[in-house]
Amino acid sequence: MISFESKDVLHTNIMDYIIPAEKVAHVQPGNNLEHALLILTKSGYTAIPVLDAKYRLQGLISSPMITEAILGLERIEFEKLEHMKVEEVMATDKPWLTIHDHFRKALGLLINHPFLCVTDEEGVFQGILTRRVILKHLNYHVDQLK
Ligand code: 2BA
Repeated sequence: MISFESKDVLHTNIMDYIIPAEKVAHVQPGNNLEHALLILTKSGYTAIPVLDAKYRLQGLISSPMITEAILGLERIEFEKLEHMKVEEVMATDKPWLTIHDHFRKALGLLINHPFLCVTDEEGVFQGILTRRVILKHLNYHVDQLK
């Protein structure tokens, strides 16, 4: 049976694992959907954070959210891309982490979310924690059990 000899891993602060803000693609609430789609397409990611001008976390936007927003009854209304804003479409109900959270909390949340945004106490964006990074570290520690 697998057991963690040390619980230290689960209590590690998440800041050891985050992708820092400057490396994360993002858009602003006032950007139009055309710009958001461009950033999503060029970055290759399906979902990215939405940050205001002061780098405070406002929500997340994804390609499916944009497609859904411009879907008409009989066709995709591409002309809407230019006029609709990110803030009209973004999701604001996703969980996020703060800089004091630990690996254990992140692990549970990453079951249902491919990444989590991390903010400081004032809501200023610090980076993201991805499922890939957490699985990589978990895999390393499982290997140590052998
Ligand atoms: P997705 O875009 O759906 O990507 C799912 C997985 O596909 C990623 O898992 C990664 O392993 C791979 N992948 C996708 N696009 C990639 C790219 N341009 N370069 C390298 N690998 C790529 P994770 O790395 O665990 O990321 C989970 C989610 O976190 C991504 O979901 C994306 O929504 C977000 N994400 C990751 N890095 C980001 C960044 N630098 N900027 C913005 N969002 C990021």
